[in-house]
Amino acid sequence: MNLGLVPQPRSIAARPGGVVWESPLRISVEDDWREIVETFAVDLSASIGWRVEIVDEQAKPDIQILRVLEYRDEDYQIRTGECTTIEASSRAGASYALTMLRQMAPVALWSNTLRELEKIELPRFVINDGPKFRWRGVHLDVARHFWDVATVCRLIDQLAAHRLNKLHLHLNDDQGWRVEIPTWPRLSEVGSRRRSSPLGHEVDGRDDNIAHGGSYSANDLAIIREHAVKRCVQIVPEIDLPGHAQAVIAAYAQLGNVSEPLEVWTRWGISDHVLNVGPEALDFAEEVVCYVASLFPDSPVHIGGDECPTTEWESSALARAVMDEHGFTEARQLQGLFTKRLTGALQRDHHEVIAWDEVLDADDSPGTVIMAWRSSRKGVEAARRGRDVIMAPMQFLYFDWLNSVDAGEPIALTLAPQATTWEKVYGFSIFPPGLEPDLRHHIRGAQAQLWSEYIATRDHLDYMAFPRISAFSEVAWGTSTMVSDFRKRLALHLERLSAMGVAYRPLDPA
Ligand code: TNX
Repeated sequence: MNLGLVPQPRSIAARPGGVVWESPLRISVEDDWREIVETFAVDLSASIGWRVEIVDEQAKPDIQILRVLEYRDEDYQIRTGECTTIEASSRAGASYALTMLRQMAPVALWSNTLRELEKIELPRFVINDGPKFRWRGVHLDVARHFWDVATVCRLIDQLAAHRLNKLHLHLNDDQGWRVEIPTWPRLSEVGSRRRSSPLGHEVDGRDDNIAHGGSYSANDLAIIREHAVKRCVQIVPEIDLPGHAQAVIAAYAQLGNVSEPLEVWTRWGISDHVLNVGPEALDFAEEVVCYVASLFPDSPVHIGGDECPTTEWESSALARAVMDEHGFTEARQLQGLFTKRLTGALQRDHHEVIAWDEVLDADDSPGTVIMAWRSSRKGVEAARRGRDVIMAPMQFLYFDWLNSVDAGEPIALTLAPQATTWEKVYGFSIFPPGLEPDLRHHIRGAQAQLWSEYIATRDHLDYMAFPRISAFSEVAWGTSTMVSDFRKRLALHLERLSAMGVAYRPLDPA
């Protein structure tokens, strides 16, 4: 039977018979985990108008949720029956089980408008499930285009529907700074707004002359964080320094290397304007990164570190003096000062630190988790150097690339023939080719990226994200098999996405 489950669970065994539920659905759960049932109740109420009652285990519930410590973190079991039993050791596992039940039920349970439903009939089965990889992330670039709180929360719901567990927010770039920092107010006052953006493709060199801006207050980020906690998704904030810093320098010229005033960048690409390497710039970096980290006390923190041109440092007397002081022979090594400083400060505050793979080219710090984006090879390199790795190679997991080579495809970062179809995503192997089997433990998982230079509306975000994220979710969960099998399930799963109001890219005829 094709239930269209995505991602496919590790094992599912059918049993004879069926189960029927009616409203109010009665669920028993221990106090600590009440919130996941409350979230489920909100979903059922909004989609099919049902009520959920939290009842005692003795009161013959329709579903009982039990905490059983033997399960691995995020694993769960479901046995549907007269009383459907869910067992898990973690809140996440129990929450995934409820999401799975929602997938087994009629599509109406995913509707974003009310669709009355008399009863739910479920087959009897036993599911034993859990992810192969513990990092199953999606990244959203809120810097090139700003996304409001509602859109971010909506994306969190979509990730949770796929049992994905991290949302990485890229909070600053040359083209915009997106978080209010009380001690550096001009970052959001000046740095969050650009005068114009490229019109059409960057290579065409045209401008739209339309201002674009936005930033999150601490309260906005708290709303996002709380929403994510409810859905068992962890927010991973990124402040990208010392490169991609033109918006910072537009706000505070003293942190840059040049004397002429700069504006928040109005082109895409990599700006040559980077932070200088003086004490004030290093203090600044530490202060803002630690402040943003403090808004996400339980999260790992991403310190960026990608694409930092050394052009300005090479002609800077200050940089020359700092190089001499440290005995550096190449300007590239200066980036290590930022990596070291930020890593040290964040680790003192008990945050795990993540950085893009370029930090391996300078002097990185041993504890830093590497996000391998330039190629899978970078993942191998990092693992061989003893680093934990999150695989994010652009060739498979940059969802700002064309969805296909069709001439009708909307504008994207790449030009044909460079495209990433969902089928290609589905064929991605998280363990990078060439990695020694005994280094596999360094591979934490994978992450899909939504860079937003060429994504400016919510519908277009949906179009670039889905169904590639659906395919990715199964790869990250670790149960991917044949494209042809997935396609059959995906066709049904897309009905769920439609019900949720996701403007996904329709499948091409098989
Ligand atoms: C590379 S990945 C970048 C981003 C761009 C992206 C476009 C990385 C760390 N840097 O600045 O938005 O390519 O695909």
